[in-house]
Amino acid sequence: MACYTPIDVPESGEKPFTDYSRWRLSMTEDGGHIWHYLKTDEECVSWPQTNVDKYWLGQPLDLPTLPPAKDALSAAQNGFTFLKYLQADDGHWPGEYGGPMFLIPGLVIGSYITGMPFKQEERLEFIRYLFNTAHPVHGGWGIHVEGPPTVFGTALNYCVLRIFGVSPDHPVLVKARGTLHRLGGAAAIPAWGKFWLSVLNVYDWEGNNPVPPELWLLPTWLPFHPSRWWIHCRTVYVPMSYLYGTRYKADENDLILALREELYPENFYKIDWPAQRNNVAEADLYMPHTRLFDYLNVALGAYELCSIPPIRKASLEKAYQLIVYEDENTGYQTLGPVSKMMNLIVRAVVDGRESEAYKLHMKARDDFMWVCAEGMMMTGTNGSQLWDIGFIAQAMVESGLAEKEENKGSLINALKWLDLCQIKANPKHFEVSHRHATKGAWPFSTRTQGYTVSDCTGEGLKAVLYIQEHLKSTPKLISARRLYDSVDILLGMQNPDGGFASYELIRGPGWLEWLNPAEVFGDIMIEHNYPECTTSVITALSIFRKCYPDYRSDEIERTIRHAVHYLHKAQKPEGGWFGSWGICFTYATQFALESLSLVGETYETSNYSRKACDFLIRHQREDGGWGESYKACEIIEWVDHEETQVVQTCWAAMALIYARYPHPEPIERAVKLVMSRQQPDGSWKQEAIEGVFNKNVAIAYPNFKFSFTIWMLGKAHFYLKELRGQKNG
Ligand code: LAN
Repeated sequence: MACYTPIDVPESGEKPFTDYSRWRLSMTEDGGHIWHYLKTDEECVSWPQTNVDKYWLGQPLDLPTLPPAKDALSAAQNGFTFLKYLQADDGHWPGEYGGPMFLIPGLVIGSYITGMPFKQEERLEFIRYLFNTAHPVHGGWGIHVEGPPTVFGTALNYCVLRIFGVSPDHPVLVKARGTLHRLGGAAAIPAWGKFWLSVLNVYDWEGNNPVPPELWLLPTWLPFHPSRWWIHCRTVYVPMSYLYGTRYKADENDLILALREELYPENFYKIDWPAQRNNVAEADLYMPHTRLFDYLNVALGAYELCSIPPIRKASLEKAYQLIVYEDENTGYQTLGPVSKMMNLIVRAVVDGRESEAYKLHMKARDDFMWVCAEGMMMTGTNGSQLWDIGFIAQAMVESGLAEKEENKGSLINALKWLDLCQIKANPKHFEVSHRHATKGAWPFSTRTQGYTVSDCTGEGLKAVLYIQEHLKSTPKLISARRLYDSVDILLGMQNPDGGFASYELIRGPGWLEWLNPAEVFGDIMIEHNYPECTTSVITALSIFRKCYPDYRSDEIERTIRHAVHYLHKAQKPEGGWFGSWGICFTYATQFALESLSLVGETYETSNYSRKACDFLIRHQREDGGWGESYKACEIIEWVDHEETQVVQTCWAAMALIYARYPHPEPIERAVKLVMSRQQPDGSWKQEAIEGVFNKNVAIAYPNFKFSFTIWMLGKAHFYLKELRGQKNG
């Protein structure tokens, strides 16, 4: 174990625990993000801090004040003048990707028990980040940065601070412990927390519902076979079932003994563990178990008592094999941060700490560690590179700013990065690891992570078409053949009802959601159709067919029609669409109206579009903007945010523009609000968190405050001009 000596840290994390002038961000060859701490002054001189470094570290940039914007378009240009400072040399826009508060624990517990060290500066800034994200009133941590404290967030992050050597008497820990005990203590932690604490040996495996690896041995045609689950669920389930199946736990030591005292209000050694399996604190519970799931657990519990050793052995071997495939398919990034650390533990246990696999895991771990103004965090994926560049590129082209001489170089660099990021082949271990095809797709982050995502492929394709085909004098870096490959992927991802899901086709029946074990996440068992994903695909196909009218044109036409049919059906009775990946109705409604506009459905011509516009107008605020809380995603109903949000105002205004809303005033007021919040250097300040996943976890997309502002202002400029022209004419 990588044991840390006790550490003396200030009471609050307000001021950095390290010298922030020494941090530098470097890019790997595929656009991965690695933060370094320079030890010597000489190093600092030869590798000066860039604006990119400074911005993300929250340091002042000292940029010139720009001439005040006289209209929406010049505000958009000022925005881009600023954004250019944040573009990396390789062409993409790096960005922070924090929010979930259950990722650092996996990183730190996983590293601790596999003996993978952190540098002293990383350790200090992780501690500081947790100090800064503790709940300001109650202490403790929620499931995401903006949420109220939960047992899940508090117990796990408490362990992190203790592993890093913070004293249990430190005020942050004293307060967190009080909150933890008040919420029910660690015994009431949700399933994934029970797992991490069991691996750390501060919870008993008997307190976990069974996670049998045997399911992998069943025939794949069974409707509940794990290969049919949503990819995030099954990729986490593989190493989880391995570690459960072997009841792996860290060796006892003083820290573990102490944690057993600190995490529980009751005596750890007297806890009735089997009785804890379904014990989940009220503050945590988002998705209660169904009765069916509870019965299933009783049956699986009985199986555990008499599991047949050769079968268990074979299933563990199968799980291990899948872990190796996943590691090798993704350059040891794995699909996401949770599986990343679980896979590492299995590889450390089976392959050993001297193995190549362990070393490669250690190298890839850096891609998930990001320093921000508040300290160091673990990111939700190894970045959101493709997602950000896709929107920025489209914003630039649709606003007309891309044609300006001063912006061209930036767009060409962006195209170079998009070229680099497209996945050129199918996974190394393809069908054997139950993967969807990847040749031609764009991923969410980097090509090494390498997972097809429907909407990332759509947005990537759109961005390339915009830069290559719509702009004069840009090089055609991506051949027609490679564009066809991405279209092939997209056409293969439509579900029978016309919608598009996230990573794959929907493979399992809807009732599998009744077996959701996680308690804190909604809709994780299978893929679902999403209006956002559906839109990205069909808008990409529409733009593609204008450039390449002969390629699979009938299928494209049929796919688009069918998808629009799905979108009609997905509209909520109030008029909006529910957002699964951004907060919330403003996000998805913007996407949906973009799609409808491409098939000629607008406010004047379509009831769907009209109803959606009326819905948005009903929620416009007095100051001209919109503001929705992440709570809307939890309860699937509009919930106002206390403050108007620039990003959501842009989504709503763009939605109206897509729908060709005939009255200029609401759009004008939105433009005014967004312009009024622009800073003298052209930037916008960070406001509330923008994204969400699995209904209950908010996640940050800080680059949205640049991409969508520039995009909306540019579009609004021309649209309002057109409307005014019509009026005058
Ligand atoms: C993401 C991030 C991007 C997001 C969009 C592209 C925006 C979306 O339209 C499709 C789904 C996708 C790719 C997505 C899925 C779930 C992710 C990977 C995340 C929200 C980032 C983090 C999250 C992942 C599940 C976090 C780990 C937690 C688990 C429950 C496994």
